[in-house]
Amino acid sequence: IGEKPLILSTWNHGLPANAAAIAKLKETGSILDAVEAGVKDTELDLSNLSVGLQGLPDREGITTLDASIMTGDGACGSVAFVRQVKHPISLARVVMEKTPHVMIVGEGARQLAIAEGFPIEPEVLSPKAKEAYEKWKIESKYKPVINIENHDTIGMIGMDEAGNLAGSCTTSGLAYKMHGRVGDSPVIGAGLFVDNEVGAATATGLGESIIRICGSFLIVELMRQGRTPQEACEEAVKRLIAKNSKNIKDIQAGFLAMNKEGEIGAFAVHPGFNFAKGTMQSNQMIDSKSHF
Ligand code: SD4
Repeated sequence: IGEKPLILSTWNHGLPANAAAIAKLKETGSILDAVEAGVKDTELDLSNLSVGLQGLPDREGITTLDASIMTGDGACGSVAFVRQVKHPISLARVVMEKTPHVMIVGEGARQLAIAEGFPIEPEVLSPKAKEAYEKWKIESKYKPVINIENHDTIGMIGMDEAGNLAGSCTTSGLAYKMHGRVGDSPVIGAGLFVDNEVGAATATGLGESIIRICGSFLIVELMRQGRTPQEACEEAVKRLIAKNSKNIKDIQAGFLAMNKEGEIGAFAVHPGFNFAKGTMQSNQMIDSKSHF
C-alpha cells in the first residue's frame, strides 16, 4: 500500500532527521544505520532544547540523556541517565551490538562510552539552556508545559525496501526533572517498539504517562491483532487518557506508527503534535489529529 522505504519521525526536526536517514540508507542500505544517523542529526541541533547535550537540564542543572534503538528482529539497546555523551543513540547501539545487555544507565553508560572511544564532553549548559534554567530557578516550579520546551524528543521508525524495520528514540527528557528521572524513550516497549512481523511505533510526550500503558508495545500488539496504525495509535491515546485522567489537561503525548504494508498512523492527546514522513521522493510535515 504505502511507499517503501519509509521513514517517520516526530516533530519539526523530523524533516532534517529524515533527510539524514534517507541519505544514510542510500549510502549503506541499512535501515538500522539510517535510524541511527537520522536522530544523530537532532542530537547535534543546537536549537533543540529537548534532545542532546544542549537540552534543558534537570532541577540540579545537569543535562542527562536517554536513548534507545531497536530492529525488527528483536535486537535492542538503550542508555538512560547518561551524562557528557553527545550521541546517546550510538551508545544505545553499542549496548545492543557489543554487550550481552539491553539497558545500561548512568555512570556505567558513561564508562562504556569512554571504553568505546566516544568523546566525553565538558559538562556545561548551552547558552540557551543556561538562560532558561536560570529563569526557572527563580520559582523552581515543576510543571510541564505541553508542546513547548518539554516535548521535542525525536522518535524515528523506518522500513527499508525489503520490509525490514528499525527505530530509534533520543531525548534529554523532561526539563527540570528530578535528578535520576528516566522517561519512556529508553524503555523498550514504551518509547519505542519494532517487530518485523507487524510494524513499529514510537512515542513522544510526558514519559510517565506513556510508560504506564507500555505505549509503543501496545500499538504494535494492536496492529498485530488487525488494527490499522491509525486505529492503534488512537486506542493507545484512549488508554493513556483513561490511566492519566486526573491531570490530562496538562499532559501531552503523541504516538507514531507504521505497519509492514507501509500504512501509517499518528495520534496525540492534545493538538500540536506533528511528524515528518520521508520517502525516496519526498519529505513532508504532517499534522497529527488529537483526542481533544
Ligand atoms: C520523556 N518522552 O522523557 C520524553 C520527553 C519527550 O518530546 O517526548 N519530549 O518523557
